[in-house]
Amino acid sequence: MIDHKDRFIGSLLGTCIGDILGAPVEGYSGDEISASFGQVDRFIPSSRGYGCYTDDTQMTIALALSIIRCGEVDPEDCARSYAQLYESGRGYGWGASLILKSLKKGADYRQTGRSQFRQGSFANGGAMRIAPVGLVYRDKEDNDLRRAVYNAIMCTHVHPEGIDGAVLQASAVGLMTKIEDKHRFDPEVFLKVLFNVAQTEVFKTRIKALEEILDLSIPDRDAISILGNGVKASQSVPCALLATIRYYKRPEDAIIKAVGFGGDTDTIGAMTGAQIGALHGSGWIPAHWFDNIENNKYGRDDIINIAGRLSDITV
Ligand code: AR6
Ligand code: MG
Repeated sequence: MIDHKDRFIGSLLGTCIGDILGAPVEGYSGDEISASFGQVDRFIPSSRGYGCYTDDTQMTIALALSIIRCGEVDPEDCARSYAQLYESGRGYGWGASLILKSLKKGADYRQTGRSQFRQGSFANGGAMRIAPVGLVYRDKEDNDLRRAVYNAIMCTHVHPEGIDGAVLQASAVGLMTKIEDKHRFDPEVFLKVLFNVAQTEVFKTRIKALEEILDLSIPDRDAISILGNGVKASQSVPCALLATIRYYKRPEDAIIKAVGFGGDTDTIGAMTGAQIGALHGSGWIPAHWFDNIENNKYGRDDIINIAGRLSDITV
């Protein structure tokens, strides 16, 4: 059986690995990825450096640190934490980037979520970083989890789709921590639970589509053209769920396949990695990935330490 702490470590390292693998091919289509690289099963050097993560992991770390500091999700502290860790070279979305800079200068975290887009951002920046909330709030009622997710992302993501995507990703991660025997994970039950968690029409429709994709064994390439693989939470979160429900038995492969879907590859990879790590822990991570994750401040060893401290928190 995978122990509790190792699931937290697996989920945060899974986030980081999916992010690193996907980042150099962000924006490529699945076909372009196969033509240029075959499968992305190794870290590819990029302008950011070798083994370097992006905003997905940086914000995940910031959120985890805030939860450790406060013992729960505190919206003001989360906003401060994101702003503190923000580095411009990490590939942030432009709206998010402007918000984090304004938070640094003292903007009110309760106002910033609508400062760039009137209805808020519908992109996946809430979902990409939400694993720590899914882990810590795994035993909470749906409404409590939804509130914690909202508090964790309100400074940047208040659009109903951005929120629903983050809630579904957090729920998926939380559910994975409770699968005691990984051989008995049931994708159909998993999707049914998530369908009931979803509140927006678009997510309900996409989860129904995932059920059909499984039922009819629709190939990945066609599945992606049904779901979409862009920066919208309503596209990339279902893609991550697809990689998980189809490839969960082979964690390494699940992340490679997720990146191979193309589109917003770093985020789809990161979200799949968070789900898969919560199920399998960290023992499956191949050395050629583990050894090459950046390891300065808030790099691999710090992430492992942060995950361990997060696993001690009870909310
Ligand atoms: N109306 C129009 N465009 C929008 C809207 C909207 N309501 N919401 C988002 N966009 P942002 P993120 C578009 O800035 O969610 C990184 O690469 C708009 O083009 O909120 O944190 C990560 O790895 C905006 O710039 O940032 C993820 O891939 C873009 O969506 C992604 O960025 C991103 O939204 C996460 O970005
Ligand atoms: Mg990114």
